[in-house]
Amino acid sequence: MLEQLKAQPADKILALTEAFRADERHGKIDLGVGVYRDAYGLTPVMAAVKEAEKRIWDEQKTKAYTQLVGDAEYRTALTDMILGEGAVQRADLSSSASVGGTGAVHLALALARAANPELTVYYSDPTWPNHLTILSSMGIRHQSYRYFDAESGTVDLTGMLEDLQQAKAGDVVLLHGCCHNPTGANPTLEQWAQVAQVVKESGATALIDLAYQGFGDGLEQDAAATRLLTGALDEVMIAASCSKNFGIYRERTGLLIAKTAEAQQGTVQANMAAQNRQAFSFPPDHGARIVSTVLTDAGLRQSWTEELEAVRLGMLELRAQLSAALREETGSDRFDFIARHRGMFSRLGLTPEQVEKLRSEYGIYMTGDSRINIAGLNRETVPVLAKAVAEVIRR
Ligand code: PLP
Ligand code: TYF
Repeated sequence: MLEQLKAQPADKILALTEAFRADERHGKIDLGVGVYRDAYGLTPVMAAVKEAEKRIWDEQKTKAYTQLVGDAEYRTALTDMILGEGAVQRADLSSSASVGGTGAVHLALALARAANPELTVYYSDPTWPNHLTILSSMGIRHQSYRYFDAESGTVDLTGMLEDLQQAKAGDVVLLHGCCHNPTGANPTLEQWAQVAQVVKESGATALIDLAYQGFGDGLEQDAAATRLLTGALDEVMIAASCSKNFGIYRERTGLLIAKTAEAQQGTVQANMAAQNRQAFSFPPDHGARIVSTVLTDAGLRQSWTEELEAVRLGMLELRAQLSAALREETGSDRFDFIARHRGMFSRLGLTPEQVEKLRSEYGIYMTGDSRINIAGLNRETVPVLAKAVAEVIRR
């Protein structure tokens, strides 16, 4: 029977990692998959995470099931981190732990589809390719909205607002809460207020993908758009990931939060539990417990916040260095936007042919859309990349 299965396309981002590994050239540079790397190219376990794991090992007395929607302490602590202290006492919030941020996006869309099988999901052009994979596999109609002005490297707000006006009640507008993947371009808070206004008038539900809180302008600042939208709209879902900001990628730790009318909260919460039950029963707990242990202990939280801040500032420094190096190598301000972008990624605006040349001739790997992982760089490789980019665009 299984011979009936069809071949599946590889994930292009993950395939790039394989190609990089197989490349035997010395001095090759991997700017592909969005995993943080330090100046030595390592993805270390954060100190607070290590310590939390030790404590869990020492103190955990049982590994019996938690709840169908995951551990309450985890959901409380992370909801407070995202929506602000005391948020969790609100009676209009439901939440579920999830299998990473991906699982939270999937759960949000499963709830939306169950509520309205006819929905259309509006997504940014471009967006994280997995959004489209998930939407297609779930058979959900989806349509892009304009987002990125490649010429200036900024958000095309006019196009975005215009396209979002097509959404209507029962539809979902998928937004990146901060650190847009793949472009690195984000609306200002004033622009977010305009987005909120248009979504509110449309009656659609916002689904905010928050995968990089703490990687852009800071933990609080990166939650500002999410808080603004949650305050302005009657119905919002937030799909959060702890993969990047806690560096616990493989533990698969995420959270879905829904804000609805208070009268709906119980039903929404029960639907989250029901969705989990029919898919896998209980969400994973180990990563969630690491997160709640860190967030509820003042010392660990302080250590984690400081380490995350160092990661963020390191990426900002690389942005400044790269944009300066490109200015020097190209003699133009074409790449100045890199310093203004936030998060792990920027899209350089190169053609697929130029991206291919960088790979084949220089051993520099980035996704076909010319997205680079800023954290894949270091002080030594910034000038190498700048020189190579200048050379391929000059030809
Ligand atoms: N959403 C976006 C935009 C992402 O870039 C990622 C990246 O990894 C995720 C969601 C989900 O991450 P994970 O499932 O690893 O927590
Ligand atoms: O965009 C990225 O590189 C990260 C990591 O199927 C990732 O979000 C990439 C592909 C994928 C899952 C995660």
